[in-house]
Amino acid sequence: MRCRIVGAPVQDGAGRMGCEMGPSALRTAGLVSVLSELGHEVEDWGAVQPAAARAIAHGNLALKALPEISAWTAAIAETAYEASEDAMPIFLGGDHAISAGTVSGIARRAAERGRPLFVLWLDAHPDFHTLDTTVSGNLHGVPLAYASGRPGFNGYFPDLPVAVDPARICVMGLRSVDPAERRALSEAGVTVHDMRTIDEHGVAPLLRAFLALVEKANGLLHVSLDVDFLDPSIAPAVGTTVPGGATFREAHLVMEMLSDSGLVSSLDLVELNPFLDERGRTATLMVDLAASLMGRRIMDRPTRSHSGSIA
Ligand code: Z70
Ligand code: MN
Ligand code: MN
Ligand code: MN
Repeated sequence: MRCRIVGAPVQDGAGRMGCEMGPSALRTAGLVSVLSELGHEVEDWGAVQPAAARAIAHGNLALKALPEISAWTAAIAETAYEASEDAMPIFLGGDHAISAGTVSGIARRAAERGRPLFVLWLDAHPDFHTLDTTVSGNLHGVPLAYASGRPGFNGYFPDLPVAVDPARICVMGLRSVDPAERRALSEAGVTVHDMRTIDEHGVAPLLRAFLALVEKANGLLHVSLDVDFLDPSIAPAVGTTVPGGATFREAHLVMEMLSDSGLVSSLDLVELNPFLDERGRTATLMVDLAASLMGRRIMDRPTRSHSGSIA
């Protein structure tokens, strides 16, 4: 497969500095060589350049860096659209605000192809605030709401070419949800698998059911992996650590099942804050997870895992 690496060094969406160094840390951890060694053709497009930010006033005075994030979103959406023309883009964040741009650009591409776009959001948080409901004002808390066409972004964020149908969104790994988000997720009909659901059922049947939907609809699948999906004991390099996250094996199993499905057409690796890492271990884990998603296996497996057969 041809992979296209796109750096999106955004940090204004998070509450603290450091995510700007995310793309460098992922490259330093060997992302390009790991993917090449798996047999992929890897192109590195370097970093997206944001347009100049223009002043934007909004009634929610808590909002931080709205002009900057709006400008980043426009630039990232355009690059995501271009990068998905004839390759699988892998976007290196940057905080999760980058996904306002990556998902909208990919949604435009999918619509042009006549393919329904599905989104798998792997995160401790749903990032489902609007500009009006966010309390922290950190715009990494809004990208999924924006990409799914929730109201209130018009005139502040770039016009959304195509919204992702909430019925095609699955959020996994939740354990920190604000009240406004909880209401909005149920109203919109997003599929939500919080940590309690994962504890009860295990990740495999939950993911298998979602992948079956994607396959049945002949859909494209965008995966957005926030570092804080993982438990902070294995992934400390994130500004918003929440205890009780996915284990090493749960995370790899998700990636391995995604790989087997053959359905993933784009990927975000976000929220890595290298300033908070311990000797690169989180960056290395994120690269290893990308490797599992792109075909690395412990042993060869002859059958597809979501077909239901025991191989
Ligand atoms: C909280 C807020 C958030 C990511 C933290 C947290 C949002 N709901 N998103 N980390 N990726 O501030 O709105
Ligand atoms: Mn997030
Ligand atoms: Mn998060
Ligand atoms: Mn976070």
